[in-house]
Amino acid sequence: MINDKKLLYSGMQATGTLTLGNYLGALKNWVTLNEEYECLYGVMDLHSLTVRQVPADFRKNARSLYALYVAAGLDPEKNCIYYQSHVSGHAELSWILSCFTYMGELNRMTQFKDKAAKHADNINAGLYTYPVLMAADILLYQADLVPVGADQKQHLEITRDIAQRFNSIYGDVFTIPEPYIAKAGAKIMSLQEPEKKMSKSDENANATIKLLDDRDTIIRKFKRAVTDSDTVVRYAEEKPGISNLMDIYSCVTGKTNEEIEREFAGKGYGDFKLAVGEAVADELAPLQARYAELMADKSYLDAMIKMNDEKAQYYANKTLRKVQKKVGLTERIR
Ligand code: ATP
Ligand code: LTN
Repeated sequence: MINDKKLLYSGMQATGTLTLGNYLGALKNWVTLNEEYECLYGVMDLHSLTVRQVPADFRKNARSLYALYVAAGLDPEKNCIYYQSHVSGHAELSWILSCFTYMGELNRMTQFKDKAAKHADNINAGLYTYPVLMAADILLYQADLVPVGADQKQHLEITRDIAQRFNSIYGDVFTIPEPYIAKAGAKIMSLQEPEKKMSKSDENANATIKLLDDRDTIIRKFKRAVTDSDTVVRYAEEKPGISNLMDIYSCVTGKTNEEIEREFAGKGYGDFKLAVGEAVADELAPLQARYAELMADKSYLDAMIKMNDEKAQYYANKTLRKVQKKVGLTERIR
């Protein structure tokens, strides 16, 4: 609790430009929940190091991610938007928690298995202990709610298990966080292979809509989206491409599947794809305009980053000192 409000915590890795999946699965929900909670959002740059980064691009991506959070509607004067690597408590708590996490638990993580298969030449220890750092992010701020896409569910479960294990030994140190996974948009699929999740690291540019794609590109990518040989706009398991487009259209227009099926009854896939493309482009236009303004105003973003880094450090230190004391580390002499 901060200022009598429950605490919401979330973040994204600073790798590449965000996709429509990141937006509909996470960022848009952050904005919806924003007023109700005291909110902290991290630019998760330490997590990004689990995959090799080009330093100059990485720095740009991190700043761009910060600006996208703000452009999407999160006010940095009301929300603590900060860089994970600027608060040393994340790494410090992560070490302590790693001593309360079993290898058997980490061995079950599906994201680790997927990423290890994808980066077979660089299966590093950071990739393996990634969920422990994520648990540290969340527990450091005593978060009540963590809004994420469906792919992060398992990481929230291990966070809860670690927190409960720690609390059962040392008393009520950590708040046990609840995941928030919205029904709509929790798993947006690739436009080219609708059985696979839309991922910002996909090499096929046509598979993902990037939040900074221009209107023509967005419409063109939707036109090329893989569907099926049927012609009816209908939500069904055997029609993953159309169902995914319906999910997207529903998220941005607020229409139900029945309403969408009615709207496109008797029309072809071409009309439907164009409507989805236009609706997405309309939704993203104000975000893109605000993003351009923010990226041009260096001193404003710098001031926000500095102020929020300090705020985050303050909250983080409170938990960290408590944990250090509980496990019996010797207090500093002041
Ligand atoms: P990468 O491809 O590099 O693994 P990613 O696109 O999965 O990245 P993350 O930084 O891992 O992005 O995720 C940021 C947030 O977006 C998380 O809350 C995640 O659950 C959500 N998210 C990612 N992809 C999707 C998707 N296709 N549909 C819905 N939510 C998603
Ligand atoms: N693993 C998350 C990013 C992330 C995160 C967090 C999300 C790192 N730490 C803490 C919520 C809370 C992902 O989206 N891939």
